Amino acid sequence: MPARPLADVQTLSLFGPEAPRAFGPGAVLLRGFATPTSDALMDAVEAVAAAAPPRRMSTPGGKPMSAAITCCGAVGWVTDRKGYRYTDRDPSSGRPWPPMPASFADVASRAAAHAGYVDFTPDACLVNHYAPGARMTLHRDEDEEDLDQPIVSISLGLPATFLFGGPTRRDRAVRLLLTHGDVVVWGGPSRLFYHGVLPVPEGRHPRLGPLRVNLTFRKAR
Ligand code: MD6
Ligand code: FE
Repeated sequence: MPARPLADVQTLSLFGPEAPRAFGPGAVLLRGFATPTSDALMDAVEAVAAAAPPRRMSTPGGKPMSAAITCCGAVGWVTDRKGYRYTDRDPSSGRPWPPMPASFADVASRAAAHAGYVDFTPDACLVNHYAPGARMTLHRDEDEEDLDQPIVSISLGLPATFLFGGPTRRDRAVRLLLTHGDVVVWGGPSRLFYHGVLPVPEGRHPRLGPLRVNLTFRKAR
């Protein structure tokens, strides 16, 4: 019998879609929720990246982030020496950010509803590109105006360990191994909790190669 690639074993369930799993107050893991539409999502990632190439933005302190970021939607998130904020244009090109692909908005809204957050209509999507070794240090997502709205996060490509802590940086973090197609939704009591991503291990995804892509959807304005 031919060996089955490990990624399939992790996302294949004999019992149909996995039940949502809470890993914090208001924080829900939807294992494999985006797998059925991941080909369309990867097509759209490529189109967004062609229109607005991912770039390593500078933190306000002047250090380049290790992940390369681009955005789509009415507004996009940027960081530079002036700080963190949402803009309606890509500062690299001066053009509006690419529109949010319908495939993105659709799965994000369905995932939010599945996790208990109805009527989520994101206006921004960050598209983070992680080469092996890239990471995201502990941070809070606090630049959005409406903190009653959750965040939806979709992982594609290489697996990575996601850290989910608490209201202060020192709180103990749980670890989740996120693989291609996994979706995390959080809001409510944990909307401002610290979280991050450990350095992405070396590897090769059948379509994306040595890359992890994370989509995070927000209602920014
Ligand atoms: C990442 N994600 O998974 C980084 N933020 O690559 C985030 O920083 C994040 O996944 C808010 C909500 C979900 C996330
Ligand atoms: Fe975040």
